[in-house]
Amino acid sequence: MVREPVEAFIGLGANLGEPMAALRQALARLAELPYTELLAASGLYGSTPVDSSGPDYVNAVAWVRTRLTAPALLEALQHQEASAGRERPYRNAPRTLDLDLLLYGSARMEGPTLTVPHPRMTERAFVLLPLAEIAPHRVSDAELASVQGQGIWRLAG
Ligand code: PH2
Ligand code: MG
Ligand code: MG
Repeated sequence: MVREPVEAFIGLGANLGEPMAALRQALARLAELPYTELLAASGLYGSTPVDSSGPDYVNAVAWVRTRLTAPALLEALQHQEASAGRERPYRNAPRTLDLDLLLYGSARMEGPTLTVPHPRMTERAFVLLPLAEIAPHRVSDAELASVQGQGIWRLAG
């Protein structure tokens, strides 16, 4: 389904397989989504697992302009996760690719499969730092200060 264009932000994460390659490929595939333009992508960040386990994560954030509805965009992201071999044995399990819809314009929605803004995004340095890199107007100094001390480091542009 399509509608007028909306700017959306997508959080990318992985800590199994080859996370850096998975995130780079995921960004390339986001750029190929129908009715969607990739406006910017942050660099790649390493981060320690938060409420999760396994190896360190690689995280990034992408900024898109899309005419897909939020549910259609979510479905496309889930399809992309599945084709990257994502398994869901339990909540917050280590994964080969996680694509989270963080923000969809100024929309606020809450449902069984989709809540935007992402309910935990402001608690997580691995979301806020890459988001602030590409869209500093979407992150406040207070939010950044509140995640200081979480393990995150810049890996690559
Ligand atoms: N994703 C989670 C839970 N914990 N920790 C890090 N460092 N990076 C993530 O992407 C991440 C996490 C749930 O999706
Ligand atoms: Mg997630
Ligand atoms: Mg997810």
